[in-house]
Amino acid sequence: MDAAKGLEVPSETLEAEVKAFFDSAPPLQNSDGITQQLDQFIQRNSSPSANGKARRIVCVTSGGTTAPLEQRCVRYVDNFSSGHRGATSTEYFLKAGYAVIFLCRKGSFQPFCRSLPDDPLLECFKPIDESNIQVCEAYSEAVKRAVVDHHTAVTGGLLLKLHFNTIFEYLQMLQIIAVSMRCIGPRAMFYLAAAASDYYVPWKEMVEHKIQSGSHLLDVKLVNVPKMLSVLRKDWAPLAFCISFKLETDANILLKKAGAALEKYKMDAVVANELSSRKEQVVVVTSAEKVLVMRNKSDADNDVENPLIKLLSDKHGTYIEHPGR
Ligand code: PAZ
Repeated sequence: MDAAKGLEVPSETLEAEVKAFFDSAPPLQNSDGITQQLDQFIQRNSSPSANGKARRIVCVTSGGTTAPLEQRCVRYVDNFSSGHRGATSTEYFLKAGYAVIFLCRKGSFQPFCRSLPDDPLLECFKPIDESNIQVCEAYSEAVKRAVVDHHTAVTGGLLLKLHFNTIFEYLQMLQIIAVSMRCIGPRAMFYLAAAASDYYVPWKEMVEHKIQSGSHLLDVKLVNVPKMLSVLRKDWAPLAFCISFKLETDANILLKKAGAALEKYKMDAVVANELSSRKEQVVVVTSAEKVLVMRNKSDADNDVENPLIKLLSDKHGTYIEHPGR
């Protein structure tokens, strides 16, 4: 179903659109290196742990993708996403015992940095003489926690961070990750919090050089990005537990759109959020229920991602026990 027009897109058309997207995309740099990193990470997290079960692995996507307007890109279409949802969720997934593949936009929010100021390097440290710097007293606890927790997760082989900028890089990397995770079946979860571009300029139709100003009209043809959620569910990761997100600014249409996405893309759950209240509450929509999840306001350090990840991790546990849909 085309969400905007209410029209069904035949599967051959989608297949052709997906093929055209990947065929025309600029080749991903270091794709062999990324596959190797993924294989090692998945293997490392696939031997049974103390409870006799192998660890669950979640791919968290985070931040907004760009859609370039020129091949030697000076200008691009972007979106608002800060990456806060993905970064914060990653911390709670790690706490819940998951290994996390964190696929994030370069420069977006990172896990373990929530308690640090906007410019941590320049604001948390001060020079004490010509050759030494020191952590400022006010931030010493926060810096220590962030550095220790991040280091523990990465060196312990529980957190793998991969970065994208463009919609081309994002979808190519998502495909590599999904195909690499296929071998772990229902133990895999996809938590797709990234705000992926809906429109892009196909690479072959894009001008090479910077578009010259001077005309009153910027004449660029943007086309729909093929609906990759269908492909993820059907071809790349058929057994994985898949969570997508639905963002709207009009609360009146949010739940209807989330329900439609659940059905159309055969997701296990869709997290519905409204732009201005997204850090306070979300609704988890499944085929059986709609659950309102709220931040605990009595605790300033608490985030809506805390109860959200608990709920999704429980649902994933049930799915692992009974993987049929
Ligand atoms: O990245 P952020 O914390 O600023 O915002 C999170 C979000 C709103 C991008 C995410 O919760 C979400 O809804 N992602 C999917 C957006 C979409 O409908 O494409």
